[in-house]
Amino acid sequence: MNVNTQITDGVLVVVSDNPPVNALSYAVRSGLLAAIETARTDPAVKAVVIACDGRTFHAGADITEFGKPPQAPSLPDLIEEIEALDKPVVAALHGTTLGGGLEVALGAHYRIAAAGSKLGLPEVKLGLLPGAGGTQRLPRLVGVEAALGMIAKGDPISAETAQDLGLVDKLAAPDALRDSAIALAQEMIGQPIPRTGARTDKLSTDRDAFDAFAKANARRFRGLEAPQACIEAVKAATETSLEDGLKTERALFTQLMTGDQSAALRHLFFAERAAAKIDDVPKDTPRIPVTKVGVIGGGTMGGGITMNFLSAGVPVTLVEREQDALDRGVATIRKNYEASAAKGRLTEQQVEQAMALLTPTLEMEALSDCDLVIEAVFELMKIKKEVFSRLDSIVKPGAILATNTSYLNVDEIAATTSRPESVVGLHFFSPANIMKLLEIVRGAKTSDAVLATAMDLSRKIGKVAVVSGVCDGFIGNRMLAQRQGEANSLILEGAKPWDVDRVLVKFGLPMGPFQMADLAGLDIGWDPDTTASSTVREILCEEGRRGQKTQAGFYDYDANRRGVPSAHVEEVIAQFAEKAGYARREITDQEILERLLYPMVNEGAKILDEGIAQRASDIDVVWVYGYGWPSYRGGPMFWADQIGAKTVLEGLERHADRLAEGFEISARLRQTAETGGAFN
Ligand code: T1G
Repeated sequence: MNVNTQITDGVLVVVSDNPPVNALSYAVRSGLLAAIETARTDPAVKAVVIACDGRTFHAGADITEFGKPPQAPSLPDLIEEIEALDKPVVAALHGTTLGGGLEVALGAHYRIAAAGSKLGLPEVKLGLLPGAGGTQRLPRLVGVEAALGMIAKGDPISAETAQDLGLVDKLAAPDALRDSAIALAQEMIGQPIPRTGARTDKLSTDRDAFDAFAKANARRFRGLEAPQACIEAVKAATETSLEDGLKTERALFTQLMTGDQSAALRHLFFAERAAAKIDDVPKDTPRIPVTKVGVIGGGTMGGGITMNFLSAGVPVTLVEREQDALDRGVATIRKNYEASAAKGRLTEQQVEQAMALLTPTLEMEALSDCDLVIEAVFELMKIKKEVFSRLDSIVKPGAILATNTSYLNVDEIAATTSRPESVVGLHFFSPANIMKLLEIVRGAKTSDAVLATAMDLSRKIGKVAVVSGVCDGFIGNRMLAQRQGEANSLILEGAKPWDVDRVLVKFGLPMGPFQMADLAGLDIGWDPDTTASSTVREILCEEGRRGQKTQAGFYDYDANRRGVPSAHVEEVIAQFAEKAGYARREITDQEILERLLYPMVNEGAKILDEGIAQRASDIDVVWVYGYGWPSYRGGPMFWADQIGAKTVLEGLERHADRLAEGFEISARLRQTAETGGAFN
């Protein structure tokens, strides 16, 4: 890591080299400040270029320094020194100029960017706001509306868009960036210096722009503190001086930095990256080239899985047993792509390109030359075994055979083949072309090459993957089963289904268990031939109340599928509970929350104890990316760490006589609680 300088024709070229992303660590900040001092004092220096080696210009402050005592020079102070210099400063941007990196560029007097590179202020995704002048300088260059979007949403823009907005002065071919930056600096020697902080011409805006922006994005910002703080900081730029605006920004930044939400979001940033590491699989494990994929089953899951690969440019052979099922599957894939095109997310050409990679067939033999085959057939072990046994005789040696099962035993499936080392679980979440999470289920014999290849592939198709061991429900569904069991008990004990759902939605989940059941359909796994109905759900199914698709489930639905509590269902539950001998009672929201979430944490502790998950943060990633756990709460294990394992343990002991038959407190939870430790 270092910051090199050299003078070229009167231009001091300052180049940082701090792999992997040139984060603005203490050493880099110190090096940059020293370079600016040199520029100020050395008469041979007439202008400055700030650049980076490696794959990107500074991609932000060094997140690993957060939470540690700050070390001068701070980034805001460094940027103020850059801006105040009385010689022209050009920032040469390439790769992903993000966060503090873009703020350094905003402090420079000119910005030249490599064509095709990206620029952004993603701090809000870490529960923060740009804390080194970005909220005050960006609006001065691009105007309030564009600045609000970039800062409060945190999405990067292209260098080309940045030029259109006035954020970037020039574009250059990537391989000519450094020379072009030096030429630009030389051109500006002797010219008046355009300090960003001194510009106010783009700060005018109508008064209600900020409220209108907040309202337009209310759904996206639900529960999050940082976006509102971003809006307030940008508003301050339009109402006060740069100096006062910077003070407001600093105060808001400090408030967010010390808050729970940013701690949770920073935890997830590293958790997502940690999940990609398989501790006992060497980094240099040879990968299996995957140039052709086969999918068996063109239903909801098979079609969604297929789209993931088509969208990543990987040809897919899709197998169904009957022509009309195959036609339906292909039509659904096309319909989904066309819906994305209608929203402007894809061009018609991209739709056709994806569809051209699809080969529908009725013949399993067509899979013989695939490098990876994923089955998404009916969730019945007997059927899975038949499929794998046939695949074993059809597919070329060395190909990966994957099952999309959501809870069946992958080892049992692998045992029906002559190549268990090639068998793996790839558990996609519905809708498979949209949900980010992928559980990679590692069988006892799954080889390192298959695991490493599956992990690489998940990134290629835009998934966040977590490795799970083999158990009933893997990581996510195993914990979900705990929550579902308690939810079913709570409504027999006196809570209403809508109370249970409300408590979880208030906690930050997108919906509660009964809303989810109605959405998915109450008849999943229901056998109409069962005689005695042993659950409320079966009674409702028998009555034809099978969820949203029948306009009635736990809720009654209007034509727009808006659900309202059903007095009839309340009666059905009360009668069922009475017959089952439940004494109904008032149940507080707090008890509902504890009964739903503490058993999940307990199951997570068992999953860690059994080595089903590699680390607690993997469990957090599963729940945030697969089940809608609010990102600003960091995941169930992070949340347990925040409230304390002791609180969870005491809660479970308090509810012990109401928890499911045979419920056991995890030794890991007890030990963590008693030692005052943490899961993460
Ligand atoms: N600080 C420290 N380490 C970082 C880092 C950062 N800002 N960004 C990435 N890394 C590490 C990452 O943990 C991983 O480590 C490796 O680099 C490769 O990252 C004052 C306060 C730049 C788009 O939010 O979005 O500036 O796992 O796997 O997929 O206003 O990294 O290899 O050990 O993600 O090619 C604002 C965060 C910070 C950008 C590259 N900046 N980074 O993606 O690689 S806050 C960000 C990213 C701030 C100021 C505020 C991505 C990337 P390891 P990677 P990638």
